[in-house]
Amino acid sequence: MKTLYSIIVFCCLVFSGFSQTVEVQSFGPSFSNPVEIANANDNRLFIVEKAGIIKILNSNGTVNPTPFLNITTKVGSGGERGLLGLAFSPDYATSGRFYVNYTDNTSTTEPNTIIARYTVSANPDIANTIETVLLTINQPFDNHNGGKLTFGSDNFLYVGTGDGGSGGDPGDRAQNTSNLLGKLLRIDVSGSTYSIPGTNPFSSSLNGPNDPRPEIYAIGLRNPWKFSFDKTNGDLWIADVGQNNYEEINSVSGSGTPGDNYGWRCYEGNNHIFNTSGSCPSGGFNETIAPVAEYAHVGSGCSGSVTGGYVYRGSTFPSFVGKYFFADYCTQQIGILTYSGSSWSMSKQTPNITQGWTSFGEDNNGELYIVGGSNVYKITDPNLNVDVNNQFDFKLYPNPSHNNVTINLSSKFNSIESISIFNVHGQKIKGFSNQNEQIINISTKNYISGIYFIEICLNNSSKIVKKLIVN
Ligand SMILES: [Ca+2]
Ligand SMILES: [Ca+2]
Repeated sequence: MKTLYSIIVFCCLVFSGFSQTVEVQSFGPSFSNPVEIANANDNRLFIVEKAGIIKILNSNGTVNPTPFLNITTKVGSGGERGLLGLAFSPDYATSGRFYVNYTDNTSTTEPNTIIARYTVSANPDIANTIETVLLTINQPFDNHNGGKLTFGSDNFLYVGTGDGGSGGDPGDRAQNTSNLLGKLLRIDVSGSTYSIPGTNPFSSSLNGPNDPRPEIYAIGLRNPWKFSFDKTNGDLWIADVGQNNYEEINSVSGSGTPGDNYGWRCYEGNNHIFNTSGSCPSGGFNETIAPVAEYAHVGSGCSGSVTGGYVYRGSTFPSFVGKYFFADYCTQQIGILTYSGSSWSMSKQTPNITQGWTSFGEDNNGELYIVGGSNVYKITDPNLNVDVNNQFDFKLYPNPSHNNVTINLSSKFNSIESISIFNVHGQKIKGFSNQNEQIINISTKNYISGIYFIEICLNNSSKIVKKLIVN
């Protein structure tokens, strides 16, 4: 059992009940139009450059001189076209398989989106160049190509497609179930090509020209840039770029219900009618997934374009845990959604460095990165700095716990101010103060199974946080 451990030097009061601030710190050298970050469940970050190159950014900030993959001869890049997505198979350690999403070079105005599989070579830092194309989707316009692909906790590959492009979804494609555009697709790639999961909404479709496409999982998306799964509970988060007035963020439990309709082009954001002249749900907006957050555009021109991120599940910044991070390409702000028990509240801020933010990324420890301009940045909490010179510890056992857990404090802990337990949403569920006992037993009998954080604050304004698993 890996015990997550951090020593943090700052007043304990920063942990809850405050407006979260973030700072970004440049990490590694510059890249050429980076648009995605992925990890292969090890400590490397894979940086996707739009022209068709994937580079390895090591945990010490160096970049391998030889790219992991170079498919610039296949990729058509420019504007919203390019190599846009990268996902490593859940069994990558044994299969060596990974997947890319790019627009090809057949046309600059009507390219194809290609979903393809590659494999790693005998050298773990270099991929084979043999490509297996799984899906080809014709694009009627150069923009709104989606691009994100990632695996869900069901081990199926999810692919976000844009509505095809132009503006206002002129072909009414996002609501058209015989078209793969404007959709979240879900395919099983465990075989040699791909197959349709039996629980896809149109899995039994004969797949004729007017039949629903069995690859479809959810409909009604405009340009999902981007989507992710919460690595703790598997919840699906989709940020969908708006047309005229609103940017929206959607969150559904698990991966939602097969056949979910996210509303576009009928609706933009939270029940703002955009165009209901085509095929729209008979029950109106109530039959669609309402976003958990929306925000209005500001000014004219590039006035809003959401870049979806992740729910933070790392351990370095306890106050981030359970919060969803997103950004905006136009306003250059970073946003946070915080769960309040029944809904998500939104805050946005202009960080210490501003860029047109194009992507977030997660490393294998759940720490978050953001990409803007030519750089990759770590997302950090400026209020919390790890002090490695001030080593102290407490024991927590059994961990995982069932009915109770013991906190065993060493003699160094004679200046304890408070002990608090937080759930994964960052909500404090138990607290003690003026603790004088060395050994403290806590009943966890009534705790829902899952991850908790034990925080011990010292009178000298230091604190320690450890992760507790309750089964
Ligand atoms: Ca397009
Ligand atoms: Ca929507």
